[in-house]
Amino acid sequence: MPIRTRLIDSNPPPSSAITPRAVYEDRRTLLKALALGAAGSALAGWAARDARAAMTGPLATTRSSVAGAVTMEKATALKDATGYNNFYEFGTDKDDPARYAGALKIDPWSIEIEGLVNKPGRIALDELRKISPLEERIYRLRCVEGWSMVIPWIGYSLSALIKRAEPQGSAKYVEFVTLADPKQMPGVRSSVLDWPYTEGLRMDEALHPLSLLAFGMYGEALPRQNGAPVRVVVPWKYGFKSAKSIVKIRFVEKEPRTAWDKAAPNEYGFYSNVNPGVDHPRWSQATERRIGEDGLFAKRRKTQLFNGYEAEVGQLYAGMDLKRFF
Ligand SMILES: Nc1nc2c(c(=O)[nH]1)N[C@H]1C(S)=C(S)[C@@H](COP(=O)(O)O)O[C@H]1N2
Ligand SMILES: [Mo]
Repeated sequence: MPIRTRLIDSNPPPSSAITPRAVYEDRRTLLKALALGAAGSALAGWAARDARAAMTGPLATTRSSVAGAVTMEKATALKDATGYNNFYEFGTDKDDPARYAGALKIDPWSIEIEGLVNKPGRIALDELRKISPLEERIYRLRCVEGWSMVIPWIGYSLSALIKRAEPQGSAKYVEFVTLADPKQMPGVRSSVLDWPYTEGLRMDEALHPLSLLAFGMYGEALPRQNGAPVRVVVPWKYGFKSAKSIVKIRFVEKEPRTAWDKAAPNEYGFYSNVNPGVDHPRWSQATERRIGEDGLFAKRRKTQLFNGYEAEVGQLYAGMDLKRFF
C-alpha cells in the first residue's frame, strides 16, 4: 500500500514496499488510522491513549544502505514508543510527555548552526529535511535506566548536515541545544536540569553514518513526545545522548558540558556508550528490559557493548579506557 507523501514532493519509492513488514506490528493499524483521517483522530481521546493521535503526518523514505542501520528485531509497539518517554521538559514521569507535549508548536521551526563552521546560519525545517534523502533506520535504543526499545526511525546521517556546514579544523565537538520554553514546556519551570537541555558528541562520533538526524518514526513525522520536529538518535549510546526538539547545533573546540553531566557528573559521563561492564551508580547496566515484553515470565536481555553496534563503532574508541571515559 503506498504511503501518501505530503511533506516531501520528489523522492524515491516509499518504504512500504521495501521495509521488512513483520518488523513492526503497528504499521497496518497506523495505515488504517491514516485512512480514517480526521474522524479517527477526533475519536481518539487522551483517555484512550491512542498512539496514532500523536503522529503528525506521513513521511516517505528510502532504504538505508548504512551498515547496521536496520535491526531485524521486532519493533516496539507504537503505543509504547509514544507512551513511555523521557522528555523532562514535559515532566519526569514516563507518561508526562504523552500527556503534556501535545501543545508544542513545531511549525515554524528552524535550527541555528553556529560556532566553528564556514557556513553558519539558520536552516528552516523544510530545507533541513531536504539536505539528504530520508531513510528508514530500525535502531535499538537503550536508556541508562535499564530499559530498551526498537524503533523504526526516519532521517538521514547527521554527517550530511555537518558537511554542509563546513566545520573548520578547530571544530572537535558538536553541541546540541534543545528548546526550553516555559510557556509550552511545564517541566522547564522546575530545576531538575539546567535548561536548556544540551548534549554533545565528539566530531568523529557525530560524523559516523549511524548517527541519525531524525524527523520521523513508524512511517510518519515525529510525535511531539519523541522530539518533534527534529532530534538526533545515537544508537550505541544511552538514550539521553539523543537530544530531542533541537534548536541549535554548535561546533566547538572543547568537550561541551551536557545537561546530565551538570546534574550529576559522577553518574553521566560525556561518552555514555552503552557498556554492560560499566555500571551506573544506581543501575546495573548488565541487563535490560525490552519495553512491551512485560509480565511475570519476561526475561531480561543481556545488554551488549555499544548496544550491539560494536562492529560498526568500536573503532572510534580503540585504545580508550572505557571505564575512565564512561
Ligand atoms: N530535550 C530532551 N531530549 C531528550 C530527553 C530529555 O529529557 N529532553 N531525554 C533523553 C532520554 S533520557 C531518553 S532515554 C530518550 C528517549 O527517547 P524516546 O522517548 O523517543 O524513546 O530521549 C532523550 N532526549
Ligand atoms: Mo534515558
